[in-house]
Amino acid sequence: MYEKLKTSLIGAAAVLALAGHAASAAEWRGWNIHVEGYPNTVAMDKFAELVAEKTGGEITLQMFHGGTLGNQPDAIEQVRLGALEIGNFNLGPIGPIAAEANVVSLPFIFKDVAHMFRVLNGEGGAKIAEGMAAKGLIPLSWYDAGARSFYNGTKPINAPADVAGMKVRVMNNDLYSGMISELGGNPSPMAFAEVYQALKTGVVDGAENNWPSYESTGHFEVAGYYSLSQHLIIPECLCINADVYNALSDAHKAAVKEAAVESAELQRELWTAREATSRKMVEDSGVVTNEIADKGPFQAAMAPVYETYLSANPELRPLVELIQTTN
Ligand code: BDP
Repeated sequence: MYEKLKTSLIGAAAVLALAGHAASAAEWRGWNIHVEGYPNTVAMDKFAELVAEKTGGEITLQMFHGGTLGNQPDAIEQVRLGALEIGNFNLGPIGPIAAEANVVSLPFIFKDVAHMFRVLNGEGGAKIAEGMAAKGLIPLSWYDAGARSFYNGTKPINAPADVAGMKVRVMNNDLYSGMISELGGNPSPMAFAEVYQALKTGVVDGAENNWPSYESTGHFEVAGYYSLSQHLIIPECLCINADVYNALSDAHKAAVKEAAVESAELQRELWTAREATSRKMVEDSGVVTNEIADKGPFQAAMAPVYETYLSANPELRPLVELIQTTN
């Protein structure tokens, strides 16, 4: 009896101490996969600085860059569960958790980056955000991640037949595996950090990414043909654990939201510049780039990927149509 009482008193004291701590100052931890100097890294550091500034130091954020706190699918789980508060995530690996967010991973769904942002800033973005929030992740703002294209170590890709038989690394998402299979290749889902070695040792023949990641990871050193398929235009979020955000005071909510929006503005500016410098850097080092004259056959091959997604999520057909009809 006494032991029980003691235990519950200690428990209550701990809860009070925690609550007191939370009310006075919160220390958050944030995850980011990218290296120093990468647009997202700079923008996440800016976010941390702005959060501290706008909350008068009542909320501070320690950023962990370079994926040091684990791979992306694990980090997404950590933020959903509240083991981490903040993350800069690509919507690719969020898709398997929130079907609404997976719509952005349908190949060729966006015409270009501007189209993607028009969708995100409208009803489509609200629907995606709602789906994510229901899974414990609130997107505070959207980052640019450009368009992803194929690269490999042996030849330029101009038609689906060039992908046939190739082992291609993709992010963890069945839509991407389906995409590679429909082109006749063999998909190999793998964590970002493992791709360089896999390309180098021939575990995979190729991969796909935007210019800045192709450059920052050194993949261009071991896979020197970059073919502008631009098959995926996937946004990224500055995401927060939903319970953490919902428990904030209105003033703190506004401060954190503002900081995220300002961080995204900076990220997009840096992104545009980095796309150009990364491209120039890899081309100067000898990478062979090719435009794909006719992307029609790649797009046509994606019909089964859309069908699979829509038959698993028939209620999301209006969202797909909304995106396709957004100008
Ligand atoms: C980069 C994204 C990053 C992904 C990576 C990947 O910014 O979030 O982890 O691609 O391919 O462009 O895994």
